[in-house]
Amino acid sequence: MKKTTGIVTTGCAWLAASLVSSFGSEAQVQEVQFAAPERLDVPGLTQLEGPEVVDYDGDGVRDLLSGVYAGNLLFRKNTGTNAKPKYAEPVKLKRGGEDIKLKHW
Ligand SMILES: [Ca+2]
Repeated sequence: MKKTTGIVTTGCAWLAASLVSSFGSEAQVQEVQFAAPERLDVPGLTQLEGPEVVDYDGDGVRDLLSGVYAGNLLFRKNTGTNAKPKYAEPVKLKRGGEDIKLKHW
């Protein structure tokens, strides 16, 4: 599978907007500072995926789980560490031997 480069950020503007929305006014929200975004090498990542960082297999290291536009769920195991992730090629998650397919909204 072709390797592409994607970006995963540790924070974003919508989070700050959400904090303002949740707490009522900007005056009640203290300044939030995020670490600089890091560019990660994620095999096969496309613009049609919604990745989520989660420890899917329960080994204590956060992996990538992505919903893709076609409806599949992709799992990329993190073979590195939480501080220096290294993601394996994506694997389609299955249920009952069949690819999981999610319906679109
Ligand atoms: Ca894991």
